[in-house]
Amino acid sequence: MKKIGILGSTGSIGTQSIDIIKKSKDRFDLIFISGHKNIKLLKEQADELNPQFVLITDLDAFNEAKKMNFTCKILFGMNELVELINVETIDILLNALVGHVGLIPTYTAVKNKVPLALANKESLVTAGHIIMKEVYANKSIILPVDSEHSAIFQSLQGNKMKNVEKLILTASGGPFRSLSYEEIYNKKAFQALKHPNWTMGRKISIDSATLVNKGLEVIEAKWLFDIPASKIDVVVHPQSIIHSLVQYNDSSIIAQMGRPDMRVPIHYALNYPERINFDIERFDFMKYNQLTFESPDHKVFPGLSLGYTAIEKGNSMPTVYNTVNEVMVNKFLMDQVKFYDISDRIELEMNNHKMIINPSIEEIIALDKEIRMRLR
Ligand code: MN3
Repeated sequence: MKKIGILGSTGSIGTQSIDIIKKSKDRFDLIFISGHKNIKLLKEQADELNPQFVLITDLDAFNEAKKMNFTCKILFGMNELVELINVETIDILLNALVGHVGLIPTYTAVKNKVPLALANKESLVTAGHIIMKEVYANKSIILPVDSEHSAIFQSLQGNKMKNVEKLILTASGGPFRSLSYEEIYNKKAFQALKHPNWTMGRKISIDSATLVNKGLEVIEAKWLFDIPASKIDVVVHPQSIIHSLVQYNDSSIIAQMGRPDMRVPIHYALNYPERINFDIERFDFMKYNQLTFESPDHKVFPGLSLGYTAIEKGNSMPTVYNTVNEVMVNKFLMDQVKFYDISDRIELEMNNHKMIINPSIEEIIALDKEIRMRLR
């Protein structure tokens, strides 16, 4: 039995992971789950799967939960959460938190040598230089949950990094793929939330529409696979069947493919290095007799090139890219700003940023806070 902790169990990746845990109760011992505000769902998950701890990060929700007769212990806040991330308590941590808040749990896991199934790309985007240093120093392991990175990780099995010519990340192109700048200009959040292929959370759905998600993923791939961003290409593949590819120096390309279902990369990460039977629908070639590919349109979707610029500058620039995006996406979700205000503001803030060289975790957290206060 693998002892597992799930952070962000009420979110999109979290609920899909809970679904996997339910189907494999003989393989996983659920030690803890965490959520921010959705205590109703946390209670349901706790009643069904009997974890030892439920951790809540919102104070009002925590006080409310105390009245709800949970059968397990309920804990509050990041400090108590960090206490749970050690090899005595769990064998694997799934970090499915959304955004910058995932940084400290990721850092704690790699520092404490807890195998980490990572869905929180933002922690690598902002602090990849620190996190990977800990990974190499402690021989910790990060198993990517992001579908593209899982595909690359799988396509690298049995091969050597030194023989890799480039990584090719696929992008669905999002809900506005075939539209012009003018057509997208007045689009609202509810329209951006209709993703053609994937079931995803609200934040990542908007990131997918702006292509900032792909920019974040280029940075994530750079750190995970220790490869310069100049060797990472992005190709738009609207069907989302090929999840990403590795091109080797002999010209061979190895890809990983399947139906677009996040439970597959989650299942792979949680069971790695085994491949365990998974009872879900299989891919049918006849349903997809055309797989197509396009170049990303950098003029209509500036979010991707801004990501390349951020990682090229490195240091604190990816934090600016990420935090400004998080703040602007929230505003867009509340209909307070327009679609292109997201990338316009990222560009403006990146241009005005006075870079911090080789920032520490504390400096990254302070910068994130400063930007949030200012853009509020
Ligand atoms: Mn992805």
